[in-house]
Amino acid sequence: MTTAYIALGSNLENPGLQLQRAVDDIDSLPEIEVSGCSKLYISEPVGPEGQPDYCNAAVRVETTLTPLALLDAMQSIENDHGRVRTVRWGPRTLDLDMILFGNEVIESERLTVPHYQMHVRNFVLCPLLDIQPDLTLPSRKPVEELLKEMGTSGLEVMAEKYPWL
Ligand code: A4P
Ligand code: MG
Repeated sequence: MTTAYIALGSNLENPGLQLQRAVDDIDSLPEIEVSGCSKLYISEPVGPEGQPDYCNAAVRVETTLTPLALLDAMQSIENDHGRVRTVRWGPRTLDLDMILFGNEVIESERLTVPHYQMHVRNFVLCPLLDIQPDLTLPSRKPVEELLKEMGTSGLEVMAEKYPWL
């Protein structure tokens, strides 16, 4: 069993509800159990201008899957949510990013863990700390330090407790 962290984002078609359904979808898979869930945040978009604000959250999961099998499961949930891949960093109904997988460092064609942008995304760092305030990277750097370096601008709490809506 491995503990992993998944970040959730959506800025189309009722984003809060998309994320709530996604948490239920993740938890309903037999090999994955959701063991913690963050607050729900609203955040200013990073990437192309003119897209709606995002809803963001994170979950902690316990899983028997390998990292690539977990990625497959996450991508099939994204597809079930009508995700269409067009513009990089463009608007989306659901984005699931694997942030951490145990203490593993993975650099393969399909998967980079820890997620390569996590340290510059307060909408990822803040939700992680809701779940696990003493969380550290495989390098042992505390996630709390990353958030101090990055700050919380553009980020607001939308709901305190899952289920959010
Ligand atoms: N991939 C590699 N590593 C990972 C990982 N750790 N987790 C590969 C998930 N996928 C990983 O992803 C492209 C490929 O990345 C996958 O096929 C997988 O093999 P994608 O989701 O199809 O493409 P994308 O999401 O458009 O690109 P990218 O670079 O993953 O974008 P991000 O980083 O997901 O950014 N602003 C706010 N405020 N909130 C957001 O949530 N999200 C994005 C998307 C942009 N701006 C945002 C937000
Ligand atoms: Mg992504």
